[in-house]
Amino acid sequence: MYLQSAKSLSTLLLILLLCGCDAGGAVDTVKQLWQFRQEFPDVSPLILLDINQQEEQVPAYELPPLLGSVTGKPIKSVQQWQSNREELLAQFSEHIYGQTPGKLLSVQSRVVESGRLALNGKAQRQQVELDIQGHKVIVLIYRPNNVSEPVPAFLGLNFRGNHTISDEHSVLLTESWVRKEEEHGVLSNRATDANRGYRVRRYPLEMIIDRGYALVTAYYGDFYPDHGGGLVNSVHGLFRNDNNAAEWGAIGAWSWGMSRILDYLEENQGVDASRVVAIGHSRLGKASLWAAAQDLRFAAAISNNSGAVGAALSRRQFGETVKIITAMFPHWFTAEFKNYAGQEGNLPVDQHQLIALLAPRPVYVASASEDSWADPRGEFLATRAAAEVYRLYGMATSEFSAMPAAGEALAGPIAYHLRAGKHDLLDFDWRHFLDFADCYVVAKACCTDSNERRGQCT
Ligand code: GTR
Repeated sequence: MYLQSAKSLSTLLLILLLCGCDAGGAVDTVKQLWQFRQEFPDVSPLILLDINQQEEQVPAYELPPLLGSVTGKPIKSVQQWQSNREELLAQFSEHIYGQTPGKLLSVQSRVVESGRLALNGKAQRQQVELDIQGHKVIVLIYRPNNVSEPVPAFLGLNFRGNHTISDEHSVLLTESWVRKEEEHGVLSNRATDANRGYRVRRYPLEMIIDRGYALVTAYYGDFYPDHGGGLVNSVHGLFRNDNNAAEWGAIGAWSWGMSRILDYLEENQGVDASRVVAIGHSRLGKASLWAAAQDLRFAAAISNNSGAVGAALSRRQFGETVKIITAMFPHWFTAEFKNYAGQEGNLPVDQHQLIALLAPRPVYVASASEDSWADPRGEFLATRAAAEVYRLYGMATSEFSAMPAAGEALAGPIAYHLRAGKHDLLDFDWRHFLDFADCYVVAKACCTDSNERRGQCT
């Protein structure tokens, strides 16, 4: 053990020497490395030395052309784009996320709790158990009160359990494995009451309800517990006889889960399943893009700070790379994906094509200015490239001529913003997502008097 600590310590010192940071920066680096060691004991922290955070160090790269078919023929019409779509999806499955299986026949739903006067009387709350052939998932729904017709909704998975997104004591504590965080009330990987409301800042429920939308969420660990051994308790067990299914990763499982919740929403009278926006932050933003790319029933998708193998271009080699992500989270992807570490130029696809697979449905990519790990510029450039397909559909898009400054947004059916601040999902993001949904999903407040949207709506 002492030998192990000595090794870690010398690695830390080595990195400190190499990073050449000032005292404050050095303390931060030590903290980050310590956390890294705790979370990824099997991954050498030396991998972090590969991180490029300098724009001028980004190597030259060439993106796979968006308007070129997988067979190399140019795409000149919507029809040609659509007929190439399946093959493009198949490449993302084969090389990155794995093959997502279809839905299972036997899924039972049961309302296990409901409240008619939730959120100070503004909302109705429902908690619904989905029993997917014995695999249980709890879906939490808040929808506006006093609205009789089905409402549009945001559907996204959460990181720490449904009980963390709301302060309401009726919200069931997740019984699934949760990442250890004793300081936030997670003891021995189990949530306790002290963990309630821990992530409310990411879910401004009253704002969402006041704007006429439902919020639908479930704990991502109910579909695939997010750790190296998570496969055992994941939904993969439902498909053990399906050879292809063995090859899909956790991002595939979370995306699959979002589609299963959408199946359920088709039965729920309170939500309009034809106006459901897939939303996700960070790794769950990767999942929301992948879910909506595959499942055309999602009316739109939002990726918030999804970064590497989400909205950011893999070829840019900035922040988190394929090498780093596949070393830290091999279970997220198909086993083959790690072979592209440092060889991103050989990937047959890049992430601008994933965003473009949403077209012509509205898509929103959001970055944060201090989130260099997720490569905000790479997210912007991917969005800008994907806009080409929206223009092929004849849609008026923003010009994306320059990356917006922190705090600015580029609106349109393919939209982007750069929030000032760190990796997170905050009110600023939600306000923009709600305007976007109003405008492009519901069209109830499109092109009002907002300057930033002027000229963007058709
Ligand atoms: C990081 C990971 C990112 C991103 C993030 C998150 O550790 O490297 O790709 O997904 O986690 O999900 O918060």
